[in-house]
Amino acid sequence: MKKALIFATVIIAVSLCTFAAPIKALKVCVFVPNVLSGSPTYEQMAAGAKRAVDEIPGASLKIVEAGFNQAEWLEKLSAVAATGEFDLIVSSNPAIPELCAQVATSFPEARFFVADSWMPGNKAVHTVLYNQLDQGYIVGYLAGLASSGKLGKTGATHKAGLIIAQHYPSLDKLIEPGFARGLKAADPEALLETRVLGNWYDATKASELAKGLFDAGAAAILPIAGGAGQGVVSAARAMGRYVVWFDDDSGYRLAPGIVIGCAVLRQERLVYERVKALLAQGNSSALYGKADIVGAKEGYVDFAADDPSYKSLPATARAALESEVKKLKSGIIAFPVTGL
Ligand code: RBF
Repeated sequence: MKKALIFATVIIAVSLCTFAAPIKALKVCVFVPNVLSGSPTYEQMAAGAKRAVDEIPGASLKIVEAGFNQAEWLEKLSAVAATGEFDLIVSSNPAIPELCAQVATSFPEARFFVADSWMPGNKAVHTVLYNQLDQGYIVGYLAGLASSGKLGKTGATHKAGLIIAQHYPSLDKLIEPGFARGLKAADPEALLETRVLGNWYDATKASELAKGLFDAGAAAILPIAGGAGQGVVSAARAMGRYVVWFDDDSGYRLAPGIVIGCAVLRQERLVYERVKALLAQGNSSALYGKADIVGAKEGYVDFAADDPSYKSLPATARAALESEVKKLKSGIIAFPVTGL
């Protein structure tokens, strides 16, 4: 009897050790291509991923800043995947999915979610692209109100500027054409001039480029330049001109009365939702391989109207802009995007 009891205990103990899978705490890595500070899309990505991870008992988050040297990103992403530690690697920008695809050939277990990008058909990678024709149109329209003289300060210059860190597909195919379309919708005579900075950090050079554009008559400038965008703001402040802002509403706090409008992405919410779903569904989630596109109609592109810098603009101009935003959100006007 005693022997049978010992035998049974041993069998139970052995089978517990063999079959009971240890409960592994989930780990997420946020891979920042450049640095977090000064780049709203990256700050929002980290905040969204943190909110998702905080809701899962035992789960943890690591943030890796890959720095400004883009030539090092592949190696750094590969090193993250090589640890085998992470259930999910989260990143953001249109250049990243290609790197994920390369890394996944060496580390097939690795899984990636990349916001602000588009790559269908890779079973290791889920992407979501924003409709930045919508986003560009909104601030383009506001720049057109400025260049046509409807905001007062600058008079009718019929010019607006775009200062970009570099060319890349979503900039060339969505942001710039969307901005130009909005500009022309509000000021049919307006011309758009674009200048290229060459990096995402040099605020001094951005300020010089902005000064040149303002000297040439630009009423407002949109910077797509990460932390360097602050240089555009300081030039506008010095010259009494306007800046329109992208991605979040932090522009309003940078320069009240100078940054007059922010076309925002709901990237914090998007990253939160997708990270939560991917962690719940695991490695074989049907989202991997899928490339979604979301815009104003879906609620992920919007205009931040709740700030004194915007609210102090003439009421008729605000009403015109808000009518355009409403039309985009309801689908009355639509700029379809099917990929990059
Ligand atoms: N946007 C930023 O705000 N900061 C950055 O450091 C930054 N780096 C980028 C690097 C590459 C290679 C690419 C393609 C885009 C980068 N972006 C960056 C732009 C970002 O993805 C997005 O297009 C803009 O923020 C406008 O929504």
